Amino acid sequence: MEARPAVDDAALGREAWSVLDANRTGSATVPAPGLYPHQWSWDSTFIAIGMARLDTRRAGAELLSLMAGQWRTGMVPHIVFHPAHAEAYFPGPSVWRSHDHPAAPVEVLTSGLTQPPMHALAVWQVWRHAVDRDVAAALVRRTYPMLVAQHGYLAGTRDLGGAGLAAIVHPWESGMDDSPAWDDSLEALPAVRYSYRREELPERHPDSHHDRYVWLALRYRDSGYDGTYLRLEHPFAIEDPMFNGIWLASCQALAELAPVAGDDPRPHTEAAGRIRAAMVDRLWADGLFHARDLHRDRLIPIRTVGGFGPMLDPGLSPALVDALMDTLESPRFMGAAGYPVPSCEIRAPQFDRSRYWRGPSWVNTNWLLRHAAAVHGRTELVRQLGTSTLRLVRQSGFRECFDPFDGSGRGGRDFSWSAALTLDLLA
Ligand code: 9WN
Repeated sequence: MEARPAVDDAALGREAWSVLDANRTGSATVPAPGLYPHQWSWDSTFIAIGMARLDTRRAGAELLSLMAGQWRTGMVPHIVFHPAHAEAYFPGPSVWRSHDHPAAPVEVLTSGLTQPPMHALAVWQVWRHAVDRDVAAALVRRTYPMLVAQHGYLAGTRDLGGAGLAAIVHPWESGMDDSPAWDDSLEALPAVRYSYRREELPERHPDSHHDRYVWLALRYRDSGYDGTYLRLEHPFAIEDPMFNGIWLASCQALAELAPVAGDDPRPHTEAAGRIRAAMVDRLWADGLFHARDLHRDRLIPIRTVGGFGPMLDPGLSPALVDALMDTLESPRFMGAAGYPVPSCEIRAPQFDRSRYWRGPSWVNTNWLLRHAAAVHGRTELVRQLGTSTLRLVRQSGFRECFDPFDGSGRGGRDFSWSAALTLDLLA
Protein backbone atom coordinates (compact mmCIF):
# COMPACT_ATOMS: atom_id res chain seq x y z
CA MET A 1 0.00 0.00 0.00
CA GLU A 2 1.14 3.57 -0.69
CA ALA A 3 2.63 5.26 2.35
CA ARG A 4 1.61 8.88 2.83
CA PRO A 5 3.14 11.19 5.39
CA ALA A 6 0.81 11.87 8.35
CA VAL A 7 -1.30 14.98 7.80
CA ASP A 8 -3.34 16.91 10.36
CA ASP A 9 -6.91 18.04 9.69
CA ALA A 10 -5.95 21.50 8.50
CA ALA A 11 -3.41 20.13 6.01
CA LEU A 12 -5.87 17.49 4.78
CA GLY A 13 -8.48 20.22 4.21
CA ARG A 14 -5.96 22.32 2.25
CA GLU A 15 -5.04 19.30 0.12
CA ALA A 16 -8.72 18.61 -0.56
CA TRP A 17 -9.37 22.19 -1.61
CA SER A 18 -6.34 22.20 -3.93
CA VAL A 19 -7.68 19.06 -5.68
CA LEU A 20 -10.96 20.90 -6.30
CA ASP A 21 -9.05 23.92 -7.63
CA ALA A 22 -7.01 21.74 -9.97
CA ASN A 23 -10.13 19.98 -11.28
CA ARG A 24 -11.98 23.23 -11.93
CA THR A 25 -12.93 24.12 -15.50
CA GLY A 26 -14.76 27.46 -15.48
CA SER A 27 -17.64 27.28 -13.02
CA ALA A 28 -17.73 23.45 -13.02
CA THR A 29 -15.49 20.79 -11.50
CA VAL A 30 -14.65 17.59 -13.38
CA PRO A 31 -14.69 14.30 -11.40
CA ALA A 32 -11.03 13.53 -12.11
CA PRO A 33 -8.39 14.95 -14.42
CA GLY A 34 -7.97 13.02 -17.68
CA LEU A 35 -10.30 10.16 -16.85
CA TYR A 36 -13.56 12.17 -16.67
CA PRO A 37 -13.06 15.52 -18.44
CA HIS A 38 -16.68 16.77 -18.24
CA GLN A 39 -19.21 17.65 -15.54
CA TRP A 40 -21.01 14.62 -14.08
CA SER A 41 -24.36 15.00 -12.39
CA TRP A 42 -24.19 13.30 -9.01
CA ASP A 43 -20.46 14.05 -8.75
CA SER A 44 -21.24 17.78 -8.83
CA THR A 45 -23.86 17.44 -6.10
CA PHE A 46 -21.29 15.88 -3.74
CA ILE A 47 -18.72 18.47 -4.83
CA ALA A 48 -21.18 21.29 -4.00
CA ILE A 49 -21.96 19.76 -0.60
CA GLY A 50 -18.26 19.86 0.32
CA MET A 51 -17.57 23.28 -1.19
CA ALA A 52 -20.48 24.80 0.73
CA ARG A 53 -18.48 24.46 3.94
CA LEU A 54 -16.05 27.10 2.67
CA ASP A 55 -17.48 28.93 -0.33
CA THR A 56 -21.25 29.26 -0.83
CA ARG A 57 -20.93 31.09 -4.13
CA ARG A 58 -18.72 28.44 -5.68
CA ALA A 59 -20.98 25.62 -4.45
CA GLY A 60 -23.94 27.41 -6.06
CA ALA A 61 -22.05 27.98 -9.32
CA GLU A 62 -21.23 24.27 -9.46
CA LEU A 63 -24.92 23.33 -9.22
CA LEU A 64 -26.12 26.06 -11.59
CA SER A 65 -23.58 25.03 -14.21
CA LEU A 66 -24.96 21.50 -14.00
CA MET A 67 -28.60 22.62 -14.10
CA ALA A 68 -27.84 24.58 -17.28
CA GLY A 69 -27.90 21.12 -18.88
CA GLN A 70 -31.45 20.36 -17.71
CA TRP A 71 -33.83 19.37 -20.51
CA ARG A 72 -37.28 20.94 -20.93
CA THR A 73 -38.72 17.57 -19.91
CA GLY A 74 -37.21 18.21 -16.45
CA MET A 75 -34.52 15.54 -16.97
CA VAL A 76 -31.14 16.46 -15.50
CA PRO A 77 -28.51 14.75 -17.69
CA HIS A 78 -25.76 12.58 -16.27
CA ILE A 79 -23.05 14.44 -18.20
CA VAL A 80 -22.78 18.11 -19.21
CA PHE A 81 -19.97 18.16 -21.77
CA HIS A 82 -17.05 20.53 -21.65
CA PRO A 83 -16.74 21.82 -25.23
CA ALA A 84 -12.94 21.87 -25.22
CA HIS A 85 -12.70 18.15 -24.44
CA ALA A 86 -15.69 17.09 -26.54
CA GLU A 87 -14.70 13.56 -27.62
CA ALA A 88 -12.05 12.93 -24.95
CA TYR A 89 -14.46 10.58 -23.15
CA PHE A 90 -16.43 7.82 -24.85
CA PRO A 91 -19.35 8.09 -25.43
CA GLY A 92 -19.05 11.81 -26.15
CA PRO A 93 -21.51 14.37 -27.55
CA SER A 94 -21.39 12.90 -31.07
CA VAL A 95 -22.93 9.71 -29.69
CA TRP A 96 -25.63 11.34 -27.55
CA ARG A 97 -26.56 14.03 -30.13
CA SER A 98 -28.46 16.13 -27.60
CA HIS A 99 -28.36 19.09 -30.01
CA ASP A 100 -30.73 17.16 -32.32
CA HIS A 101 -33.37 16.88 -29.59
CA PRO A 102 -35.98 19.65 -29.25
CA ALA A 103 -36.14 19.40 -25.44
CA ALA A 104 -32.36 19.61 -24.89
CA PRO A 105 -30.70 22.92 -24.03
CA VAL A 106 -29.23 24.88 -26.94
CA GLU A 107 -26.21 26.35 -25.14
CA VAL A 108 -24.64 23.14 -23.84
CA LEU A 109 -24.20 19.56 -25.03
CA THR A 110 -25.32 16.79 -22.72
CA SER A 111 -25.88 13.04 -22.46
CA GLY A 112 -29.44 11.70 -22.74
CA LEU A 113 -29.50 9.72 -19.46
CA THR A 114 -29.87 10.88 -15.88
CA GLN A 115 -28.20 9.94 -12.55
CA PRO A 116 -29.36 9.64 -8.90
CA PRO A 117 -31.41 12.77 -8.07
CA MET A 118 -29.17 14.11 -5.30
CA HIS A 119 -29.79 17.68 -6.43
CA ALA A 120 -32.45 18.87 -3.96
CA LEU A 121 -30.59 17.16 -1.12
CA ALA A 122 -27.44 19.00 -2.22
CA VAL A 123 -29.20 22.39 -2.38
CA TRP A 124 -30.59 21.75 1.09
CA GLN A 125 -27.13 20.85 2.43
CA VAL A 126 -25.71 24.02 0.87
CA TRP A 127 -28.56 25.99 2.49
CA ARG A 128 -28.01 24.37 5.91
CA HIS A 129 -24.24 24.84 5.97
CA ALA A 130 -23.85 28.03 3.95
CA VAL A 131 -21.30 30.52 5.14
CA ASP A 132 -23.13 33.22 3.13
CA ARG A 133 -26.89 33.05 3.89
CA ASP A 134 -27.99 35.58 1.25
CA VAL A 135 -26.18 33.78 -1.54
CA ALA A 136 -27.68 30.48 -0.35
CA ALA A 137 -31.22 31.91 -0.22
CA ALA A 138 -30.83 33.22 -3.78
CA LEU A 139 -29.60 29.77 -4.86
CA VAL A 140 -32.62 28.08 -3.28
CA ARG A 141 -35.07 30.45 -5.02
CA ARG A 142 -33.32 30.02 -8.37
CA THR A 143 -33.02 26.23 -8.31
CA TYR A 144 -36.35 25.37 -6.65
CA PRO A 145 -38.45 25.37 -9.88
CA MET A 146 -35.74 23.35 -11.64
CA LEU A 147 -35.80 20.75 -8.87
CA VAL A 148 -39.60 20.57 -8.95
CA ALA A 149 -39.41 19.96 -12.72
CA GLN A 150 -36.78 17.24 -12.20
CA HIS A 151 -39.00 15.46 -9.68
CA GLY A 152 -41.99 15.81 -12.01
CA TYR A 153 -40.02 14.08 -14.77
CA LEU A 154 -39.13 11.18 -12.46
CA ALA A 155 -42.70 10.80 -11.17
CA GLY A 156 -44.14 10.90 -14.70
CA THR A 157 -41.89 9.60 -17.48
CA ARG A 158 -39.84 7.33 -15.22
CA ASP A 159 -42.60 5.57 -13.33
CA LEU A 160 -42.30 2.64 -15.73
CA GLY A 161 -43.61 0.12 -13.19
CA GLY A 162 -46.70 2.22 -12.46
CA ALA A 163 -46.20 1.87 -8.69
CA GLY A 164 -44.75 5.28 -7.83
CA LEU A 165 -41.02 4.48 -8.12
CA ALA A 166 -38.61 5.89 -10.72
CA ALA A 167 -36.97 3.29 -13.00
CA ILE A 168 -33.42 3.55 -14.28
CA VAL A 169 -33.10 2.63 -17.96
CA HIS A 170 -29.33 2.15 -18.10
CA PRO A 171 -26.66 1.02 -15.60
CA TRP A 172 -24.99 4.44 -15.95
CA GLU A 173 -28.11 6.00 -14.44
CA SER A 174 -27.51 4.19 -11.14
CA GLY A 175 -24.12 5.86 -10.69
CA MET A 176 -22.89 2.32 -9.93
CA ASP A 177 -22.39 1.23 -13.49
CA ASP A 178 -20.60 -2.13 -13.11
CA SER A 179 -22.50 -3.25 -9.98
CA PRO A 180 -23.20 -7.01 -10.09
CA ALA A 181 -26.86 -6.07 -9.52
CA TRP A 182 -27.15 -5.41 -13.28
CA ASP A 183 -25.28 -8.50 -14.54
CA ASP A 184 -28.27 -10.76 -15.23
CA SER A 185 -30.36 -7.99 -16.79
CA LEU A 186 -27.43 -7.11 -19.08
CA GLU A 187 -26.71 -10.72 -19.99
CA ALA A 188 -30.32 -11.10 -21.13
CA LEU A 189 -29.66 -8.48 -23.85
CA PRO A 190 -28.41 -9.46 -27.31
CA ALA A 191 -24.63 -9.99 -27.63
CA VAL A 192 -23.38 -7.02 -29.66
CA ARG A 193 -19.99 -5.76 -30.76
CA TYR A 194 -18.97 -2.18 -31.57
CA SER A 195 -15.87 -1.05 -33.32
CA TYR A 196 -14.66 1.80 -31.10
CA ARG A 197 -11.03 1.65 -30.09
CA ARG A 198 -10.72 -0.67 -27.10
CA GLU A 199 -8.26 1.68 -25.41
CA GLU A 200 -11.01 4.33 -25.23
CA LEU A 201 -12.87 2.24 -22.71
CA PRO A 202 -12.63 2.55 -18.96
CA GLU A 203 -10.83 -0.51 -17.60
CA ARG A 204 -13.72 -1.45 -15.33
CA HIS A 205 -16.11 -3.19 -17.70
CA PRO A 206 -15.94 -6.68 -19.06
CA ASP A 207 -16.10 -5.92 -22.83
CA SER A 208 -19.41 -7.59 -23.43
CA HIS A 209 -21.07 -5.37 -20.84
CA HIS A 210 -19.65 -2.17 -22.26
CA ASP A 211 -20.93 -3.10 -25.71
CA ARG A 212 -24.36 -3.62 -24.21
CA TYR A 213 -24.13 -0.26 -22.42
CA VAL A 214 -23.53 1.41 -25.77
CA TRP A 215 -26.28 -0.62 -27.46
CA LEU A 216 -28.80 0.41 -24.80
CA ALA A 217 -27.81 4.07 -25.06
CA LEU A 218 -28.10 4.02 -28.87
CA ARG A 219 -31.52 2.37 -28.78
CA TYR A 220 -32.82 5.01 -26.43
CA ARG A 221 -31.22 7.80 -28.49
CA ASP A 222 -32.68 6.41 -31.73
CA SER A 223 -36.16 6.45 -30.17
CA GLY A 224 -35.70 10.22 -29.79
CA TYR A 225 -35.29 9.78 -26.01
CA ASP A 226 -38.96 8.95 -26.01
CA GLY A 227 -40.95 8.16 -22.85
CA THR A 228 -43.44 5.90 -24.63
CA TYR A 229 -40.58 3.88 -26.09
CA LEU A 230 -39.19 3.46 -22.57
CA ARG A 231 -42.52 2.12 -21.34
CA LEU A 232 -43.25 -0.20 -24.23
CA GLU A 233 -39.97 -1.34 -25.77
CA HIS A 234 -36.79 -0.45 -23.93
CA PRO A 235 -35.30 -3.72 -22.62
CA PHE A 236 -33.64 -2.43 -19.41
CA ALA A 237 -35.86 -1.02 -16.63
CA ILE A 238 -34.97 -1.36 -12.97
CA GLU A 239 -36.32 0.12 -9.74
CA ASP A 240 -33.13 0.75 -7.80
CA PRO A 241 -33.28 1.34 -4.03
CA MET A 242 -30.36 3.80 -3.95
CA PHE A 243 -31.79 5.89 -6.80
CA ASN A 244 -35.24 5.91 -5.18
CA GLY A 245 -33.91 6.35 -1.64
CA ILE A 246 -32.00 9.43 -2.82
CA TRP A 247 -35.12 10.68 -4.63
CA LEU A 248 -37.16 10.28 -1.46
CA ALA A 249 -34.53 12.16 0.58
CA SER A 250 -34.59 14.87 -2.09
CA CYS A 251 -38.40 15.09 -1.76
CA GLN A 252 -37.93 15.68 1.98
CA ALA A 253 -35.26 18.26 1.17
CA LEU A 254 -37.65 20.04 -1.24
CA ALA A 255 -40.22 20.17 1.57
CA GLU A 256 -37.56 21.93 3.71
CA LEU A 257 -36.68 24.31 0.89
CA ALA A 258 -40.27 25.13 -0.16
CA PRO A 259 -40.84 27.85 2.51
CA VAL A 260 -37.57 29.56 1.51
CA ALA A 261 -38.87 29.62 -2.07
CA GLY A 262 -42.34 30.77 -0.92
CA ASP A 263 -44.04 27.48 -1.79
CA ASP A 264 -46.12 24.82 -0.04
CA PRO A 265 -44.05 21.92 1.35
CA ARG A 266 -46.94 19.45 1.53
CA PRO A 267 -46.82 18.03 -2.02
CA HIS A 268 -43.18 17.06 -1.43
CA THR A 269 -43.93 15.37 1.89
CA GLU A 270 -46.78 13.49 0.23
CA ALA A 271 -44.53 12.42 -2.64
CA ALA A 272 -41.99 11.14 -0.09
CA GLY A 273 -44.73 9.11 1.60
CA ARG A 274 -45.73 7.50 -1.71
CA ILE A 275 -42.14 6.57 -2.58
CA ARG A 276 -41.58 5.14 0.93
CA ALA A 277 -44.71 2.96 0.73
CA ALA A 278 -43.76 1.68 -2.75
CA MET A 279 -40.18 0.89 -1.72
CA VAL A 280 -41.25 -1.05 1.35
CA ASP A 281 -43.89 -2.87 -0.65
CA ARG A 282 -41.80 -3.68 -3.73
CA LEU A 283 -38.09 -3.68 -2.81
CA TRP A 284 -37.75 -5.03 0.74
CA ALA A 285 -36.60 -8.63 1.38
CA ASP A 286 -34.28 -10.42 3.83
CA GLY A 287 -33.11 -7.44 5.88
CA LEU A 288 -32.22 -5.21 2.93
CA PHE A 289 -33.75 -3.35 -0.03
CA HIS A 290 -33.11 -4.92 -3.43
CA ALA A 291 -33.38 -3.70 -7.00
CA ARG A 292 -36.41 -4.92 -8.97
CA ASP A 293 -36.04 -5.89 -12.64
CA LEU A 294 -39.30 -4.72 -14.21
CA HIS A 295 -38.99 -6.95 -17.29
CA ARG A 296 -38.72 -10.13 -15.25
CA ASP A 297 -40.86 -8.69 -12.46
CA ARG A 298 -38.53 -10.01 -9.79
CA LEU A 299 -36.15 -8.77 -7.13
CA ILE A 300 -32.46 -9.02 -7.94
CA PRO A 301 -31.07 -11.23 -5.17
CA ILE A 302 -27.56 -9.81 -4.73
CA ARG A 303 -27.01 -7.49 -1.77
CA THR A 304 -25.18 -4.26 -2.59
CA VAL A 305 -24.51 -0.96 -0.84
CA GLY A 306 -27.41 0.44 -2.91
CA GLY A 307 -29.79 -1.55 -0.71
CA PHE A 308 -29.16 0.86 2.18
CA GLY A 309 -30.33 3.90 0.15
CA PRO A 310 -33.85 3.99 1.67
CA MET A 311 -32.28 4.58 5.11
CA LEU A 312 -31.81 8.19 3.96
CA ASP A 313 -35.55 8.56 4.64
CA PRO A 314 -36.27 10.11 8.06
CA GLY A 315 -39.71 8.46 7.94
CA LEU A 316 -38.48 4.87 7.54
CA SER A 317 -39.86 2.74 10.39
CA PRO A 318 -37.47 2.01 13.31
CA ALA A 319 -37.97 -1.74 12.78
CA LEU A 320 -36.66 -1.50 9.20
CA VAL A 321 -33.81 0.78 10.29
CA ASP A 322 -32.82 -1.81 12.93
CA ALA A 323 -32.89 -4.58 10.33
CA LEU A 324 -30.77 -2.50 7.91
CA MET A 325 -28.27 -1.77 10.70
CA ASP A 326 -27.97 -5.50 11.42
CA THR A 327 -27.22 -6.22 7.75
CA LEU A 328 -24.76 -3.32 7.53
CA GLU A 329 -22.84 -4.41 10.63
CA SER A 330 -22.88 -8.11 9.70
CA PRO A 331 -19.91 -9.91 8.04
CA ARG A 332 -21.68 -9.37 4.70
CA PHE A 333 -20.67 -5.68 4.84
CA MET A 334 -18.88 -3.77 7.63
CA GLY A 335 -18.36 -6.76 9.92
CA ALA A 336 -15.71 -8.28 7.64
CA ALA A 337 -14.29 -5.12 6.04
CA GLY A 338 -11.32 -3.22 7.45
CA TYR A 339 -12.49 -0.09 5.63
CA PRO A 340 -16.25 0.32 5.19
CA VAL A 341 -18.54 0.15 3.28
CA PRO A 342 -17.90 -2.45 0.55
CA SER A 343 -20.05 -1.74 -2.51
CA CYS A 344 -21.00 -5.40 -2.83
CA GLU A 345 -21.71 -8.04 -0.22
CA ILE A 346 -18.35 -9.64 0.69
CA ARG A 347 -19.79 -13.16 0.66
CA ALA A 348 -21.24 -12.92 -2.86
CA PRO A 349 -19.38 -14.88 -5.58
CA GLN A 350 -19.38 -11.68 -7.68
CA PHE A 351 -17.55 -9.69 -4.95
CA ASP A 352 -14.22 -8.35 -6.25
CA ARG A 353 -12.18 -6.21 -3.84
CA SER A 354 -10.50 -4.24 -6.62
CA ARG A 355 -13.19 -3.58 -9.24
CA TYR A 356 -15.14 -0.36 -8.75
CA TRP A 357 -18.77 -1.05 -7.79
CA ARG A 358 -18.16 -4.81 -7.42
CA GLY A 359 -16.48 -4.54 -4.00
CA PRO A 360 -14.41 -1.42 -3.21
CA SER A 361 -15.49 1.19 -0.66
CA TRP A 362 -16.41 4.67 -1.90
CA VAL A 363 -16.35 8.04 -0.15
CA ASN A 364 -19.74 9.09 -1.56
CA THR A 365 -21.64 6.01 -0.40
CA ASN A 366 -19.91 6.24 3.00
CA TRP A 367 -21.08 9.85 3.18
CA LEU A 368 -24.63 8.86 2.22
CA LEU A 369 -24.77 6.11 4.85
CA ARG A 370 -23.30 8.45 7.45
CA HIS A 371 -25.98 11.01 6.56
CA ALA A 372 -28.63 8.26 6.85
CA ALA A 373 -27.25 7.21 10.25
CA ALA A 374 -27.42 10.83 11.43
CA VAL A 375 -31.02 11.14 10.24
CA HIS A 376 -31.90 8.18 12.48
CA GLY A 377 -29.80 9.30 15.45
CA ARG A 378 -27.36 6.37 15.18
CA THR A 379 -24.45 8.36 16.58
CA GLU A 380 -21.96 5.50 16.90
CA LEU A 381 -22.35 4.65 13.20
CA VAL A 382 -22.01 8.34 12.30
CA ARG A 383 -18.71 8.45 14.20
CA GLN A 384 -17.46 5.16 12.78
CA LEU A 385 -18.20 6.03 9.13
CA GLY A 386 -16.71 9.51 9.48
CA THR A 387 -13.51 8.26 11.12
CA SER A 388 -12.96 5.36 8.75
CA THR A 389 -13.59 7.47 5.64
CA LEU A 390 -11.07 10.05 6.80
CA ARG A 391 -8.62 7.20 7.55
CA LEU A 392 -8.98 6.03 3.93
CA VAL A 393 -8.14 9.40 2.38
CA ARG A 394 -5.35 10.09 4.89
CA GLN A 395 -3.70 6.76 4.06
CA SER A 396 -4.28 6.53 0.33
CA GLY A 397 -5.18 10.02 -0.91
CA PHE A 398 -8.33 11.24 -2.65
CA ARG A 399 -8.71 8.13 -4.77
CA GLU A 400 -11.83 7.16 -6.71
CA CYS A 401 -12.43 4.10 -4.50
CA PHE A 402 -10.60 1.86 -2.04
CA ASP A 403 -9.87 -1.79 -1.31
CA PRO A 404 -12.23 -2.57 1.60
CA PHE A 405 -9.72 -4.90 3.30
CA ASP A 406 -6.45 -2.94 3.26
CA GLY A 407 -7.68 0.55 2.29
CA SER A 408 -5.34 0.87 -0.73
CA GLY A 409 -6.55 3.24 -3.45
CA ARG A 410 -8.21 2.11 -6.68
CA GLY A 411 -9.28 3.89 -9.89
CA GLY A 412 -8.54 7.57 -10.56
CA ARG A 413 -6.42 9.86 -8.39
CA ASP A 414 -7.37 13.35 -7.18
CA PHE A 415 -11.02 12.39 -7.39
CA SER A 416 -13.21 15.42 -6.76
CA TRP A 417 -16.01 13.94 -4.64
CA SER A 418 -13.49 12.18 -2.38
CA ALA A 419 -11.83 15.57 -1.79
CA ALA A 420 -15.06 17.56 -1.45
CA LEU A 421 -16.75 15.18 0.97
CA THR A 422 -13.56 15.15 3.06
CA LEU A 423 -14.16 18.89 3.57
CA ASP A 424 -17.68 18.10 4.76
CA LEU A 425 -16.45 15.36 7.10
CA LEU A 426 -13.79 17.63 8.57
CA ALA A 427 -16.29 20.44 9.27
C1 9WN B 1 -20.27 6.55 -16.45
C2 9WN B 1 -17.89 10.08 -12.93
C3 9WN B 1 -18.70 8.80 -13.00
C4 9WN B 1 -19.50 8.58 -11.71
C5 9WN B 1 -20.11 7.18 -11.63
C6 9WN B 1 -19.01 6.15 -11.90
C7 9WN B 1 -18.35 6.41 -13.25
C8 9WN B 1 -18.97 6.59 -15.64
C9 9WN B 1 -17.96 5.62 -16.24
O1 9WN B 1 -17.79 7.73 -13.25
O2 9WN B 1 -19.32 6.26 -14.27
O3 9WN B 1 -21.14 7.56 -16.03
O4 9WN B 1 -17.30 5.99 -17.22
O5 9WN B 1 -17.81 4.51 -15.73
O6 9WN B 1 -19.52 4.84 -11.85
O7 9WN B 1 -20.68 6.99 -10.36
O8 9WN B 1 -20.54 9.51 -11.63
O9 9WN B 1 -17.12 10.09 -11.76
